[in-house]
Amino acid sequence: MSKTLIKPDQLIRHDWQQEEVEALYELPFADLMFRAQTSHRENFDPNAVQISTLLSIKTGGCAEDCGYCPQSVHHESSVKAEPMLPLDEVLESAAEAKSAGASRFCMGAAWRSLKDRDLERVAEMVSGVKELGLETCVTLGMLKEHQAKRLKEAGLDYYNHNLDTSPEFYGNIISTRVYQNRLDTLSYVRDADINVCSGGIVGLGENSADRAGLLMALANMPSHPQSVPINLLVKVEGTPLAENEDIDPLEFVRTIAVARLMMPKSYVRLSAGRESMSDELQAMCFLAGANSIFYGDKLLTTDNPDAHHDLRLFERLGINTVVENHAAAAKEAWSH
Ligand code: SAM
Ligand code: DTB
Ligand code: SF4
Repeated sequence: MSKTLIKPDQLIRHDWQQEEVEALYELPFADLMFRAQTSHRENFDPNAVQISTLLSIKTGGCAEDCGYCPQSVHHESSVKAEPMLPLDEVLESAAEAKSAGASRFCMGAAWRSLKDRDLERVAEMVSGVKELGLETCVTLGMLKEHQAKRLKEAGLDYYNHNLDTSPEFYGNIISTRVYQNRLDTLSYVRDADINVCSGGIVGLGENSADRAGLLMALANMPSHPQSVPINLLVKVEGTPLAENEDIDPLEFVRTIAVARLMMPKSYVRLSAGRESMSDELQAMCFLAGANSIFYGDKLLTTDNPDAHHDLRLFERLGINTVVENHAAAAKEAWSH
């Protein structure tokens, strides 16, 4: 039996090779979907989707030059730099998200890295959101070791930090940092015992080998990220990637399915880009093993589907939103 035919869903592997990931991508669509769905059912309730709500706590003016991002000072988008939101506004949004049904609240800042002078304000936000009974997630750019520890102490459950694309393609998209910077931050997050949320973007102009390379970089880390957001590029006017060609939607579904197979116990999030997807395409992503979404009318600066529309879609698909404590469940799954 060739290596790619070993049921990868049975194994937590960290030794994926480029050829075998590409071979998964190239399976006949029905075979790939069947395998992804089988793995999904072995590891999760296939009719449950976890929902997180996002809030931009510090918008725009970012020093990095990520080609896809409207918040970079290097691009001429309509997003303007704003100061950090006050604590009460953040907690008000978190309480609204909770009453709308979200189980996790993710706070994003357009920073290259977290500055020590902002650490305590963010820590207060994390503690306040946690006290509301929500899981907490932040994405603040690069971290130092002591900052990760302080955030953990404040009650942080997840840190989002995406690898975005393959190591080989990375320099085409971002010139102000290198891949190793991302890996270093992720290791501080892991060492602080914070759950890792790390994924990437499809549609940056990468080729299929790069998509395989991204998933390989994620799965071959010392432990699989507990949460893997797969974003479809949101093309924002004024960014260098605004005119990128659309990718084949089935290639996006394949990316979800291969992520599901390679990281069988991770939540795979159908992340940015749902606003441009049909309900049917999203349904196919759930079939491929996606079991998490961003829920709420806005991502950070761009639109997300209306919450009522999502609830209606879940009803049509018989999907329940998970309410259990994921951070605890994720830890439990990893301890075996
Ligand atoms: N500045 C921090 C960082 O880059 O890690 C945190 C915020 S940043 C906006 C979080 C992630 O959003 C990026 O890593 C990227 O994967 C995703 N993102 C940003 N703009 C996007 C776009 N136009 N389409 C899809 N995903 C996007
Ligand atoms: C992730 O992987 N996607 C989210 C979240 N993590 C922080 C961000 C998507 C941003 C889309 C563009 C915007 O709204 O600015
Ligand atoms: Fe800054 Fe993050 Fe946007 Fe890059 S993705 S420009 S680091 S906010």
